[in-house]
Amino acid sequence: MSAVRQSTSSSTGAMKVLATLLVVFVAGIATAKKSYHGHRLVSVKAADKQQFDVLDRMLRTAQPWLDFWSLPVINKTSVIRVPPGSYDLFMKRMGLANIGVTLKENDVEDYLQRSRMPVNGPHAETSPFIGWTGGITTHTAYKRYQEIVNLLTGMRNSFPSLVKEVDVLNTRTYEGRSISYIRLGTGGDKPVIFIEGLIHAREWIVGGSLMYFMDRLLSRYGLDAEATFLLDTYDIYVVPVTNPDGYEYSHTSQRLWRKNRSVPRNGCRGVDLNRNFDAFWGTLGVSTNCNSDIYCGPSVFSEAEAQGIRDKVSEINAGGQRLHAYLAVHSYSQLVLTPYSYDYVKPDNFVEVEAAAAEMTNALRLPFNTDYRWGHGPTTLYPVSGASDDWGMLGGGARYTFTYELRPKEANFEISPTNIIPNGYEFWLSVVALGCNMNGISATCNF
Ligand code: 0X9
Ligand code: ZN
Repeated sequence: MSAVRQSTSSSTGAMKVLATLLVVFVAGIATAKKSYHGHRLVSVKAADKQQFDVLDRMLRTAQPWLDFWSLPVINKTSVIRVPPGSYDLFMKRMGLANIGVTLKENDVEDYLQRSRMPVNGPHAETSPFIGWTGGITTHTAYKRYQEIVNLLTGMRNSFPSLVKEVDVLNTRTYEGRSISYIRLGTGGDKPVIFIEGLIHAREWIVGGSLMYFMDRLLSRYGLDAEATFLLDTYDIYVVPVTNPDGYEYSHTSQRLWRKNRSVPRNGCRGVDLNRNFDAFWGTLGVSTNCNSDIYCGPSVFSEAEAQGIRDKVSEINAGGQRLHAYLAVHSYSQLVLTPYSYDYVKPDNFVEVEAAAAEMTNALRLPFNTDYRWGHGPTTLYPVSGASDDWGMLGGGARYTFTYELRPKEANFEISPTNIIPNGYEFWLSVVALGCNMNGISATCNF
């Protein structure tokens, strides 16, 4: 009896060890960071509608077998990451469709690592043009979500008279996070500039540039004419990380993750939040396949993050007059995109909006001669329905709306953090230019 009991308990013990090992192993798999060794980066160009359709069909169904870094457009190059297991089939399909493939990088992991290296020269943080070294934090590394949230609180503590609110949107992400925002201004309800960042997880330079922007705005108020003008004239709302689940996942697990982390259906993960807004939702430039990186979600505003932005913007603009500008900040390509994007159409006030975009682009180019362009969204990039910038105007009531694509120019989401300060400075100058060039603002800019 006792022998039996003993053997039972020892086999239970063995099972426990096995179970523990299994848990450790599975947890190891779940937390291991994905490597992109052996993945290739290629560029392709569709010469006509037929070739475009081949690429477009792949885009709509392909994730995680193909990762489009830039979407297909007739006669423009599109950059695609091709994992090793998909390469032969991909090449065969391209061959059948007669689409030429240029190999850009043999090993995406190496490419990402190289791209993280510090850059020197006129674009680097030591540039004399920037003229400001103070601030409540450093801007030399990409910060995690919690650090960013803590810094918003730090800003309120350091500048209580300039930070009106640090709070969270009225929502919770799939993984249970709250989405923090900050309201900067000198008091009273002024015209609003609303800035949404990092709706796409992998575009890390956006968070860095927005932190620099906020730090500069607060630290230089009363010292520089630009900061003083902006805070005296506007209420500036910033949501630096609109997609915290995706952003954290891009740090811990998959550097190149784009969407949020919700589970719209069994077996697939994530909705493209920049396709989930109520702006002709589910029409052009989206996929209804939830494996796709441009999946628009099961229904309009299905996602907590998009709902949170919608509700805050609607609350701000309840009287219909306060929201002057809605800025959606992305990377890469070095562009300022004007509305609308859901189709090849423009808003009634496009003349003013385009004049402001031209001024913003001049400002972005000014300090380092960085090659920024501006243009109408659908023709400059591609048509996109359900994007937040269009909703900002159509639903949110903004008079001006823009999508920024920050640095770099060439296909990459990984750029050295030495770009944060110069790119942040470019962004800063462009918001000053926007602030000085919107109709209905009486202040004049003498700087
Ligand atoms: O496709 C997107 O959502 C944006 N590009 S990104 O490479 N950052 O993903 C562009 C959106 C452009 N559309 C609008 N102007 N709405
Ligand atoms: Zn983006």
